Amino acid sequence: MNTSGKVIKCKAAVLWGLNQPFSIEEVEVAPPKAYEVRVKILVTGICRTDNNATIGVMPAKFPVIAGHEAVGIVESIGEGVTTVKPGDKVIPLCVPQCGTCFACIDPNSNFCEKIDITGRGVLSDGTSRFTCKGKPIYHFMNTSTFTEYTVVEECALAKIDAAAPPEKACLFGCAFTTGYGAAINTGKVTPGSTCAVFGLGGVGLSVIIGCKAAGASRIIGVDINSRKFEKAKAVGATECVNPKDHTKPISEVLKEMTGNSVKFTFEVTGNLDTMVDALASCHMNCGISVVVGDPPPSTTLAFDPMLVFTGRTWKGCIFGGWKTRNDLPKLVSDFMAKKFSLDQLITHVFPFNKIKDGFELLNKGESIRTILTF
Ligand code: COD
Ligand code: ZN
Repeated sequence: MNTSGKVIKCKAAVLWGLNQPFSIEEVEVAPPKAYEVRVKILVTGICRTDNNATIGVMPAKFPVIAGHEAVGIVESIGEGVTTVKPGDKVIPLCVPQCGTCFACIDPNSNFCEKIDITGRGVLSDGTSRFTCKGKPIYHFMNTSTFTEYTVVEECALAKIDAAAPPEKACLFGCAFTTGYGAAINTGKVTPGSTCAVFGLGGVGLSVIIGCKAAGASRIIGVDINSRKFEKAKAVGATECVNPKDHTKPISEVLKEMTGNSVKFTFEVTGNLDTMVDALASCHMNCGISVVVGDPPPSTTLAFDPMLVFTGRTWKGCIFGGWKTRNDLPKLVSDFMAKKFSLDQLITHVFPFNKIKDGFELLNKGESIRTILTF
């Protein structure tokens, strides 16, 4: 049936308010307006950032359709869209690339002005394409993938190899890209170096994959959940530490383990205290610490300025620093050429209507990535 130009009724997981459960509803998805694209979602992963939206740690307007790590097929395009066509396999981009703003023009920046990090929840014309029970439903992070169909702006789509397996390629929509890029683009990990990665979820494991690819010789995984260590070692950690097993600060533990030679640290938990711990854990002069974890909104951090006065570099990145529309298709090609494996990151594959079970596993610390299929 040709659905182009018509409203599509489909299933979506709606969050009606803060701290409310995901509710599977029938929603109406309007056709794409100019420079917009309607996408049939094939698979979507569950990320901590989605959970953070449900509890107010990631800004969002309610009611909302969350989800941002997906692969889909273009169903129809709005007027003026030239870079994708119906049938193309695509990844919705939580960090768009409009190509014209200051960040898109600067070769070293990816923080496109079209990004919705503050929870605007609407497309560029200020409206939503979703309704449910007569009420408008807000978009999330330029993507909204917990739905059979979504509408995104053309600049928030990367066209990928038609042969890429969706249940793996969806990890390029967040976990892998974010973590791998933090090591390769932001930390610029050097061969033979020692790295420490705080937080061994899907994003942290992807940082480890990046550190290994960059030639780090020692990669120390740090997590308060020791059940995460097996996976960390499977993707390249040479050893793992649980801060709870020590009375000393973790920075002291790492210093002793390595003879004060940790060059790169990565914070991948989103906790403010861990950001300072990671900073203190890299070498006092030549160390580089990268904040990957999304900090809670409207929070501030106190830290001893001596930590940076002595020479450490403290930096951060969003979505691994990639120029998303240019770089994601290349990352997918590298994956298809078997330059890295994503197998260890996927622990569960559920049908979409088991979304609540997927979040329960995440919150019990029992999953890395749960992939939901439609
Ligand atoms: N010390 C050590 N480990 C900890 C601590 C702590 N204090 N607190 C939690 N952890 C561990 C948990 O046990 C868990 O293993 C891990 O940290 C976090 O893993 P997940 O699976 O909960 O989270 P991820 O990997 O899905 O998400 C990562 C972040 C939590 C960092 C999240 O903020 C994020 O996705 N950040 C990326 C920001 C970004 O660039 N976004 C753009 C694309 S979405
Ligand atoms: Zn994410």
